[in-house]
Amino acid sequence: MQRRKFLKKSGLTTAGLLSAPVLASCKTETAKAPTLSETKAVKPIVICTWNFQNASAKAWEVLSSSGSSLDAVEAGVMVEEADTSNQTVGVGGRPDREGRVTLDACIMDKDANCGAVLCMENIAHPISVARKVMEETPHVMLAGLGAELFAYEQGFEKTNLLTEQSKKEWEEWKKTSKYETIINIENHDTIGMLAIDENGDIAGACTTSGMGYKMAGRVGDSPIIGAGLFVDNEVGGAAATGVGEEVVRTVGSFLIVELMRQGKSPQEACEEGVKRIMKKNEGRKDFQIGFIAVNKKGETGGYCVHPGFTYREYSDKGHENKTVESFYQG
Ligand code: SD4
Repeated sequence: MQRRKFLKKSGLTTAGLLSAPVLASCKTETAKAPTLSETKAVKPIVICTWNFQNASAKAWEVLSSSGSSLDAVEAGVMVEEADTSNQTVGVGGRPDREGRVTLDACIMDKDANCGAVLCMENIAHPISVARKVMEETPHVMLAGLGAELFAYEQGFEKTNLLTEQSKKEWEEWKKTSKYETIINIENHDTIGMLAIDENGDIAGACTTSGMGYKMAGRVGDSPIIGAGLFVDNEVGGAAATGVGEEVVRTVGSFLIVELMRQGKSPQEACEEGVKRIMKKNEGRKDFQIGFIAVNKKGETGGYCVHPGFTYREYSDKGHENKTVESFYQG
């Protein structure tokens, strides 16, 4: 089947690409502002939500051997999907209230091609199924049993996703069946990853088992293009973690990319994204959201609702776990 081709997004003006410090450095009115091609972009580079060292190292391995950003983000997040100690992604993820582990993932490439799987059971690597949806079908999203059957058709194996640990915790949870989010600890290890390869092309991936003990059939922001993840190769990319319902309501990642298109730095755009959410939730303190973003120049940023969110960055300058500022201070 033919890969979908999407309409190219509108062009980015030169002014829109310049960050405030660059503009401020123009000493006289007649000074020629540097264009993107004159400022050295940081590439390749990869960032991901939280301190996922192994996942970002894997993505860096792909990027530093001239791999594409798409291959890098897929390989990177697969590390977390396979890690049973991460109870919010892939195998070992916390189940829904009925004890079923259902996974959500999406992927987006430099040409705005994208693919997603929603609420899919029994498959260890939803990100790779999402990529197959993108590359092998005329669709963007497949959900539930349809996604799972498609995965088998594509050669994926049936895998039990519920580990003994997650099962034990779920059985304990059932005694009270209290559904609440615990900031930064529980329910928040979703991996969203953004990469720029040596050609300067951007891709992103996002994968999760969603909120632990969610209602059966619940889908959050992570597999929704524009909410949990968005990439525009002319501008940059953004990804989210946290309570997906709030991210969906503001189409958070798309918003952040659009703010960067208008000239905001990744940091400023992430801050504005969180502030939009908080404006609709005045006084609420019971949820966490963290955004990360990268622009075409390889500048990065992150912001969150509560302290504690970090993102990992990997480039030829080294790697670092970056603590981000938050809307609330403590
Ligand atoms: C969701 N955003 O399903 C995801 C949850 C998450 O770390 O980020 N967990 O709403």
